[in-house]
Amino acid sequence: MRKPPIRRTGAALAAATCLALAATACGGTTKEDVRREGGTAAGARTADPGAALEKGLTVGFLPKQVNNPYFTVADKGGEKALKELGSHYKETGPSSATDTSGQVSYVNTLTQQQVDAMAVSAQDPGALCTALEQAMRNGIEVVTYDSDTRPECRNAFVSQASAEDLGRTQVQLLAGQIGHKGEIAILSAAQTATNQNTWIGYMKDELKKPAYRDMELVEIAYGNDDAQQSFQQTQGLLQEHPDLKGIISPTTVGIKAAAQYLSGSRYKGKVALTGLGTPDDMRTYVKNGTVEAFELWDPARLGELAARTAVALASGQITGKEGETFEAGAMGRYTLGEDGVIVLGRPTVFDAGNIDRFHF
Ligand code: RAM
Repeated sequence: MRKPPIRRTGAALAAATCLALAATACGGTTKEDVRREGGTAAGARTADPGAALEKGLTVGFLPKQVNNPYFTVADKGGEKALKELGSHYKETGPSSATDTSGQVSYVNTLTQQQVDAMAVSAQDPGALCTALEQAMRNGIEVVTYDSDTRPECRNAFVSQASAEDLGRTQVQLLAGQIGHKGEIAILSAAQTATNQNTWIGYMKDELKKPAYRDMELVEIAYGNDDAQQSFQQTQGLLQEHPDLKGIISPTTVGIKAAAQYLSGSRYKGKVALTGLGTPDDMRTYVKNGTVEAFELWDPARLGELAARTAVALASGQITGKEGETFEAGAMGRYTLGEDGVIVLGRPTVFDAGNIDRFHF
C-alpha cells in the first residue's frame, strides 16, 4: 500500500511546487505526524507486510563521497539487489566528504528527478534535514545507510552494526594490542560525520572503565576521508605526541593512510593501529607487521540491505516504525528497532589468520 502518490499524479509539477513551498504546504507527513508516531517520518501510514514488492522503481544512492572505494563497494551491492528486484539504480553524490551543501543539492536533484526512494549516507546529522523532508513530502522514501541523519528526517536507517559495539570493540582491540597502557589518539573522518561521532562517543565511554585507567586519549584528529589529509594528520599526531602508543581510525580512508604512514616510518610495529578498514586495503599492512587486527562489515551487504529496505518501504511492506519486519531476499528477515534502525549484523575482526579469506 503506497502513501498518497503525489509524485505519480502530476508529479513533475507537484515536485517542483513542493520544493519551492514551505513545509506544511505539500501534504504528506508533517512534523506533527512524526511526533505522534514517535521518532521516524513513518507518519500515520500503516505497514502491509503482505504487500507485493513493486518492480520498476528507481532508487537513488547518495553516499557521503562517490570516489571512496568503500562506497563503491556498498553501492554496487545496492545496484545488484535492485537489478534482482526488477528495479533501477542510480548513484550521485559529492566527491568530498566535507561538501555538506553539495550533498543537499544532490538530495534536491534526486527529488526533482522523482526517484521512488533514496539511500543516503549523511555527511552531517542535521544539514540534510530540510531537503530530505521535502523529498518525503514528494512521496519519496528516504533510507539512510552507513551514516544517519536525525530520525524524523528519514523513514529508516540501515546501520552497519550496533554503533555501541563498534565504538567499544575498537577500544578493546587497541587496548589488547598495547597492553592497556599509554597515550592513544583517534584519526577520524569529517568532524561532522554522524557515524564516526557516534562511535567516538562510545569509545570515550568505554575508556572511562577502570580497565583503561592507564590509557589516555590525547587527541582526535580529522582526515576528512581524504588520503593525503589523513596521512598528514597521522604524521602530525606522532610529532605532537612522541609517547603515542596507538591510533584508532574508524574510517576506511583514514586507517589505510595511517597504515601507509606508519609502515614507512620508524613507528612501524611500535605504534599500534586499529579501526575500520577493508581487508583489501589493509592486507599489505597486516602482512608486513604494521597492523595486528582491525574490523569491518561487508559494505556490499550494507548497500544491498539499504536497497531492499528502500523497495520494502516503497512497496508499503514497512513504513519505518519500530517492530515492523520484512524479508530482505537471501539476507533473511529484518526487524526495525527503535527509531526505525535496522542493524545489518556483527562486524568481522580481521587479522593475519583470516584476512586472506576476505576480498573486498
Ligand atoms: C569511510 C566512511 C564511511 C565509514 C567507513 C568505515 O569509508 O567514513 O562512512 O562507514 O569509512
